[in-house]
Amino acid sequence: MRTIVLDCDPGLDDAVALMLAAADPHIELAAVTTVAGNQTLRKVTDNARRLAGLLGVTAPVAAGCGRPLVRTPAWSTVHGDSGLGGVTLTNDPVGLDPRHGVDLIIETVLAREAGVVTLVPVGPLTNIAMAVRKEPRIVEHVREVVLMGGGYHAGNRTAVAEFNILTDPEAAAIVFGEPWPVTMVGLDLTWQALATPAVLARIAAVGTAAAELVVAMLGSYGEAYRAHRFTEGPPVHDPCAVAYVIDPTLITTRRAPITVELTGTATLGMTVADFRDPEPDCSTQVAVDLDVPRFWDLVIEALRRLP
Ligand code: PIR
Ligand code: CA
Repeated sequence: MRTIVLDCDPGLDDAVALMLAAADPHIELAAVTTVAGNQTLRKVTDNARRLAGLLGVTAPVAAGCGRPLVRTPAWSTVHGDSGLGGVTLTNDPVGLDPRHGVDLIIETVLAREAGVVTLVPVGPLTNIAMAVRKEPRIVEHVREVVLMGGGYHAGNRTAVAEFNILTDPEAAAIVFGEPWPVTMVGLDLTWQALATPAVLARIAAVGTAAAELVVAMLGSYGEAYRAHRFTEGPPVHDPCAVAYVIDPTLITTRRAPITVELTGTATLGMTVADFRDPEPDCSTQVAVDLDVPRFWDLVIEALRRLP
């Protein structure tokens, strides 16, 4: 059993990550925190609370940071006005935890034995950076950080920068700069997790409310993507990070130090992975290859278990 804090900005693929975390029997979801990213903090927090209501999530949900440390935010267009593509949730939200998201992260980590809690950030890294600055003891205390963001050969916001990292590059530099184990599940990996028509048909056949929601969300998102380069179907990024925590054999990784570019003009927000001779004590690694069939089996199994 793995205990996680999911730090997210739902976000339609964030919603799928939350479903996987809520339903997989290997995961204890200890807390959900939100961060401005795909949409405003108000919208992504509202989405997280309604998703938690729909999925029967009992973990506390708290709102974190409403803007990046330094930069001006720009919301993601593919997630639409609501943040969930064409979908607007109208079910009852769970209550909002009164703590700030950064405090909920710190308290959840320190409430458990050292080496128990894994942080799974799938949005901009603002909350994690703030938590580490406010309470540096969490670095020693967490088991590991498994994040969705970046890429070693790929960008989506620019030629070389990924959305979550580019939204708050200074926060990312803080997170990659600490000596805790970090696995970067970046675009090189998540562009293998495509919601093809065959995958969507399998999800539609599940029949639960959660599965119906996934089909509705990915439908609108897929159209936006097909117009560009993903003709087979849109990539579903965030559940890949949760899947790695559940079953690390789904993803092969490569050890490399990672530096976040903070001063480049054409390369701001690039995650530069240095594959030359990593030191044996290198604490960072990048995700390389996904076992695609087993990944979708895992997601679909989770959708079956949900309401
Ligand atoms: C996905 C995202 C942002 C922009 C696009 N075009 C697609 C969000 C996802 O929620 C994921 O966490 C990450 N940012 C992928 O870049
Ligand atoms: Ca996200």
